[in-house]
Amino acid sequence: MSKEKYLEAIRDSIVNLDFDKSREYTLKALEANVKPQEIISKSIAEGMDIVGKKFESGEYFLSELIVAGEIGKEITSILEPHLKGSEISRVGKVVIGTVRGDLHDIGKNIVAIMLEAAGFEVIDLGADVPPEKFVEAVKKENPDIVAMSALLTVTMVEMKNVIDALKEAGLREKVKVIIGGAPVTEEFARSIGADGYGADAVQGVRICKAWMEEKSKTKT
Ligand code: B12
Repeated sequence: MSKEKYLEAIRDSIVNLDFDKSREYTLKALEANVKPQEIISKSIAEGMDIVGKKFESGEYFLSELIVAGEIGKEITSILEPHLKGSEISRVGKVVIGTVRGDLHDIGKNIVAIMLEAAGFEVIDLGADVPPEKFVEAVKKENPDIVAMSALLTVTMVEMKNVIDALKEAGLREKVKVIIGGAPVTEEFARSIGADGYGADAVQGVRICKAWMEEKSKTKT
């Protein structure tokens, strides 16, 4: 099989939600010396993009998105040891977490995987993350972007608390802040002073990529 055929086969097995085939083709592609970076940027990114579009158009439902997320996670974990030490140039760094009091992490995990697939280094703080932990991570990791998820109306306010804590620590200007989750809206994002809002992972990744392109332009 040619390199292109492997990349297509992995992409299609993601789109068809075939966990076993996606694993099998990923392992075979690595054996055939296909670069893991290409599997990320072509197969996973394109596959997830197609799955995202199918979800947006109503062809796929939540359950399909979750399976695609699991497949993405599995392929990423197979590729991870092959990526370490290679001259992979990350497009940017994101600290992500579900806010305090909120245990919903499926959407956040999908966003994290899609960001990784798009070439970002992702520091995942998990769920139920208090503002102090976000601040600590920004100090330690010096990310470009802070991404927050909330699925409960009662925990949305925690997103503002994180932004306030970043301001208090003098870190707000160092990072872009993007938020998302089912109850979150563009208007809410604006009202708490976030820089962006993604209705889904596909939109979120698009925004983060645009920010990094902007940043690289101002640098040069
Ligand atoms: C699964 C689920 C659970 C699971 C969570 C398991 C887990 N590990 O995540 C469990 C069983 C633990 C749970 C618990 C509860 N849940 Co619940 N849960 C759900 C359910 C059915 C699905 C959520 C989900 O995973 N969706 C799938 C993912 C893929 O979608 P998503 O999270 O929205 O993420 C997408 C986008 O929003 C976006 N996104 C998400 N985060 C981010 C972040 C960024 C930066 C960006 C750009 C985008 C982005 O991208 C994602 C992918 O495209 C929803 C119903 C629903 N329709 O949402 C209720 C729901 C969220 N739960 C609800 C409730 C009430 C609860 C409980 C309070 C129930 C209870 N009485 O105990 C507890 C609260 C526990 C807690 N403290 O968090 C309510 C919330 C109501 C509200 N408005 O506040 C909902 C809406 C159900 C309902 N209709 O009543 N829940």
